[in-house]
Amino acid sequence: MKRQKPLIALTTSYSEEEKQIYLRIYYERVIKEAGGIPFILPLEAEKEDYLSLLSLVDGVLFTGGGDIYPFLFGEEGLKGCGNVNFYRDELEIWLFQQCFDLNKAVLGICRGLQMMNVAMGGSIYQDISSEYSRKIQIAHQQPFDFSLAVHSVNLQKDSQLATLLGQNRIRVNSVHHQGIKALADAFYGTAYALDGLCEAIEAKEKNFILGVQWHPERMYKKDKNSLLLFQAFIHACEKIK
Ligand SMILES: [Mn+2]
Repeated sequence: MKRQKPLIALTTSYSEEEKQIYLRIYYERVIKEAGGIPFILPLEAEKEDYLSLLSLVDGVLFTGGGDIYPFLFGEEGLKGCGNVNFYRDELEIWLFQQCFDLNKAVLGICRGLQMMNVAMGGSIYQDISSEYSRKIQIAHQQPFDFSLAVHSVNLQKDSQLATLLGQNRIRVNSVHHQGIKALADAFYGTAYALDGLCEAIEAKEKNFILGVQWHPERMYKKDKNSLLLFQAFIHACEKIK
């Protein structure tokens, strides 16, 4: 039987205490809503089997989660760094590099965007509040419902994001304490918060490899920009496969 909808791989988090893989349900719901089939990737499989899985799926969504192990971007662990999962970090960095080489459609969300930047040689703030201080103090960890926006981002003219949304400034939610420090050469920075923090990236000369620092999967029911982003991702997966 011919598959009609794009198959979208989702990466998972892991709890060492619980010995459980987990994924917030919003990722599945929004992929389904946007016209794709959500498909949860295993956390432990052979590398060659991941390559088989990559050849089966039409796109990969790198989901949110914990902090990134500091030595992976050449830094000492600093005060303010949170818990990490080294295995997941290494796996996702490798997986993203495969996607990049294959020019696979990719969407990175929150930690996903940070990991993509690290995978391509960039670095991140381990803790924005202690390492990044600006005159305007934006609430990057919002104190209210994640379905509501908390700060604005300015979109770079002619970026894929600005083009697909047809806007130059949008409002987003914010649930992150890490953020992009040195942007890897492979990417353009395409959205910036009013304190200057980079909140979206796009790979240069690729079809659709895009990351956002916010969580559109928590906003899509009320916010049409969020749904448009996922629909554009699914559309790119359809076109590229
Ligand atoms: Mn933010």
